[in-house]
Amino acid sequence: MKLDFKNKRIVVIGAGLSGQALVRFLVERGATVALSDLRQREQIAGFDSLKGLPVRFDLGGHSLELFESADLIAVSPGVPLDCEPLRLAASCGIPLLGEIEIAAREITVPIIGVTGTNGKSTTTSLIGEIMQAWDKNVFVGGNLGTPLVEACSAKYDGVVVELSSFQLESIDQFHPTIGLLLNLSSDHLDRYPDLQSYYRAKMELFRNMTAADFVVLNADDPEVCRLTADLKSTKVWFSSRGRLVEGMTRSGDMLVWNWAGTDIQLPLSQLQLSGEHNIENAMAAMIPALLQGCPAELAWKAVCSFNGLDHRMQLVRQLCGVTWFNDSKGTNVGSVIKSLSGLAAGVTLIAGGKDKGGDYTVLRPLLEQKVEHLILIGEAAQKMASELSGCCEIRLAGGLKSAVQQAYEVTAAGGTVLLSPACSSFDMFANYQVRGNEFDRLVQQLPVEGAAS
Ligand code: UMA
Ligand code: ADP
Repeated sequence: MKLDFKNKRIVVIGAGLSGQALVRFLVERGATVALSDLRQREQIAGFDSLKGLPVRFDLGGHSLELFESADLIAVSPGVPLDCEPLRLAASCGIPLLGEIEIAAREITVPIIGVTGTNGKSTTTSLIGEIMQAWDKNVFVGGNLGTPLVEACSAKYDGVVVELSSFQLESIDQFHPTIGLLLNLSSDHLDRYPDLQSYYRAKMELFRNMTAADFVVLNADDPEVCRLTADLKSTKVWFSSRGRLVEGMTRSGDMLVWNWAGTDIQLPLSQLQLSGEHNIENAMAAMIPALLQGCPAELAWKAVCSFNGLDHRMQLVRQLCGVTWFNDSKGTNVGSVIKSLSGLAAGVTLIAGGKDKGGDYTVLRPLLEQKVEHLILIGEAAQKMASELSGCCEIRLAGGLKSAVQQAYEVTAAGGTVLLSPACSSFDMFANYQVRGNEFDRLVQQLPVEGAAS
């Protein structure tokens, strides 16, 4: 049901991308808006874009009295729901909605929602590429980068939205007609007390989905199978291990789509994206379009034309026989495993950053197999060094610049340097893009003379 914001006193908490978009959205709808953030104005990127709007700014900390007297709290995904101002508002009975919920109340076109621990951005983008190739005017955003409320300011045929667990925590009536759960593994244990709480937040995707809807699920992921057993929506499975009679399955060099009497084969040799995980992403991304009647050849052509997002196993440079990859978006252990798996032995891995409370020891077997030098940065460096000790040569670097320099000195021709941190970037950088861009810049500056040989 559409919400009426006119003359309502609304406190937006968090002044990042979501908070700024929420402010614009709510002001346009006649709300009396306050924007509250722990940070000061100068520390907030894009703050100037709010200039001239009738907004009360509450910066450098959250004023509790604002939260006690509001009609509604609008929450940004990065703000934990158990922080003091939100606990206080809850105790006063003040309703709270997340950015996704607020946006979804105004979206009348079908929504495709994508979640999972890894591969969300790639899959969301692939679905967007397919829909555009099929001449559909779709909004593509969410956790990917453009807040969903932005979808309310134009007319679209459909919406494709990447959803993080943070965003799903604060939904109420949000209802995708196709929901994708790509995989589940450990992440964000700095926000959740345990893994099951994180998984529960992910499962919120399905909260309002009905028997008339479709859920797209990874048949190779035991946690996905376990947690979706009771869902009422029609399940469409994908498997890269070729174990399905119905759904999307890999069979040797082909993808096979068997659904409602159709039997379509798609050659994997045409895919530009590399790595097993991207085959999974491609499979998952094809399904929504195929269910909606998109011609398979057209959809597959769009998937095969896509050569990946920045900061995901992105080739930066070949220098003196050493290949440098930027995988700054490798922000948890599961994604580092996928990225390393696709590489030959002789890797120098640069990892570390803000610890998310996960278990790094699961990296041990792959490090022993593939990694010669591990260079650690950031707050997590000591913890990682002790959990990974003995797997390979380990060095601590003061920062990314020194890590790149050390990698340059120790990696012999034929080897690979991979930045895949297994951690978020927020201890040293504004976000993973800034970290990745800085890595690219440092690598581009390395001289040809002086490399290890
Ligand atoms: N803040 C407070 N009080 C708090 C905590 C935070 O005021 O108690 C403030 C911070 O000081 C900061 C602001 O909140 O100024 C940041 O809000 P935010 O973290 O929600 O960030 P946004 O810029 O709104 O970006 C968010 C997503 N960020 C997070 O979930 C951390 C972006 O995902 C997303 O692209 C964007 O909304 C648009 O939808 C990024 C991300 O890192 C890529 N996501 C995580 C991930 O992918 O692992 C979940
Ligand atoms: P997300 O948006 O979920 O963080 P991305 O598509 O941005 O996912 O990919 C981030 C990193 O996660 C990639 O660099 C890769 O290492 C890893 N990854 C991508 N797809 C998958 C997948 N399907 N399964 C596991 N890991 C993946």
